[in-house]
Amino acid sequence: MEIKPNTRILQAFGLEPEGLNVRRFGSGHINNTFLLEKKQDGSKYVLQKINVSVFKEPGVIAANQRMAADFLAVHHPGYLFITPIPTVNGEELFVIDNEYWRMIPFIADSVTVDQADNPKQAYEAAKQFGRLASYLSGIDLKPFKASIPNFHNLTLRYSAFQDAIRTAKEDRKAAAEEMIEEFLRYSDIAVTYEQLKTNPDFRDHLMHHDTKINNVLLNKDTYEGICVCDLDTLMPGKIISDLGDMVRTYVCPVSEEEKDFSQIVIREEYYEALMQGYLEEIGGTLTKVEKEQLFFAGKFMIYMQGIRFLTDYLNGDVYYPIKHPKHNYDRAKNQLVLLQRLMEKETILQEIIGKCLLISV
Ligand code: GN1
Ligand code: MG
Repeated sequence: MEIKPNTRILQAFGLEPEGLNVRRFGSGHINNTFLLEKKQDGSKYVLQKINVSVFKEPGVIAANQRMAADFLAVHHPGYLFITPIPTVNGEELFVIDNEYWRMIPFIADSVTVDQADNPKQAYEAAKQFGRLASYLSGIDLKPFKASIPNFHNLTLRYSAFQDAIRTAKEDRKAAAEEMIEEFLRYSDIAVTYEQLKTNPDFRDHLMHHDTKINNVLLNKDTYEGICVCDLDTLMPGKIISDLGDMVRTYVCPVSEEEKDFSQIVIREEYYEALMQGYLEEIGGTLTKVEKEQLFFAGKFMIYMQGIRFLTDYLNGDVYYPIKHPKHNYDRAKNQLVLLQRLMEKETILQEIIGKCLLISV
C-alpha cells in the first residue's frame, strides 16, 4: 500500500493539500519522508511518518530532542539545531490510526549528498557531527532514554547473528556459509567492544548514531556544513558509533549498495579529512582510552553493519527493505570487503590518526 500524507495529517500541521506539492524525499531505509512545497510562496517542509516497528516509543525521540534543544539554546545560542514544527494543537507528533507523523523545517539553500565526492565534504560533515557532540558534552545524560534500545550494542547484535545462524532456513544458511565463517573469524571485534563497554574511561556521550553524509545539510553553493539532521537516534552512546559510521560511509567511493566489490577501496585523504574535522571539534575532550580506540571505531561500525545485513538475510529479510532476494547478502559481503580493506591499511591509518590528534589538542 502506498504511504502518503492525507488531508487530516496535512491539516493537523496547518497545511491545505490543494496548495501543496508533495513528493517523496531522501534515501533512508526506515522512515517515510516527504517534501512539501507551498505552491503560493515556494516555502518547504519535511514531513515524516515514523516507523514504529523500529522506533517503538516515538515519544522518546521527541523528548530526547527537546532536552538537547533546551540545553543548546542556553549554552550555545545561535547554533542551528533542527526541531519539529508543532501541530496547530502544539504537539510535536501527530498521532492518527496508530501512525506517528512529524514535520521539520526544510533549511533554505541546503543540499545533501549520498556519497562524499571530495575530501572537503567529508571534513565538513565530520565537523558538524563533532560540533554537535562537543556542544552537548556537558549535558546530563540521566533523563535520556534510548529511542532504539541496544541499537549499537555489538554484544547483542553478535548474539542475534548467532541466533540467526541457528534458526535460518537451510537454503539461506547454505548460501551464506562462507560469509558466516568469515564474519565469525573477526569476532575479536565483538570481544574488544565487550571489554571496552565497562571501562569507565570509555564514556557515554550524546551521540547521533547515524552519521551518514546525507544526514548533514551542506550549503548548496559552497558545500560548507550547515547543520546535522535526522536526529531520531540522538541518545547516549559511545564515540566509536559516530566516528565509525563516518569511516564506514565517507572513506569508500561506493556505498553499501555496490555489488562490484573491486570498487571498494579506502581513500586515505578522506579518512584524514573526516578524522581532522571530527577531532578539531571534539579531540581535546576525549579520554586516553577513547583516543586509543579511534581506529577501532571504523572496524566496530563496519563489522556491526555487516552482521546486521547478514542476520537480516538469514532471518528472511525482516528489517531492511530489499529490491532482490540476495540484496542483504550482497550488502553484507560489501561490508565484509570494506572491513578487510580497512584492516589492511591499519598502519598508515593509525599514523593519520596520530597526526590529527596532535593538531587537535
Ligand atoms: C538505517 O534509515 P537509514 O538508512 O538512515 C539504520 C542504520 C544503518 C543504515 C544502513 C534505525 O538507517 O543503523 O546504518 O540503515 N537505521 C536504523 O544503511 O536501523
Ligand atoms: Mg536515518
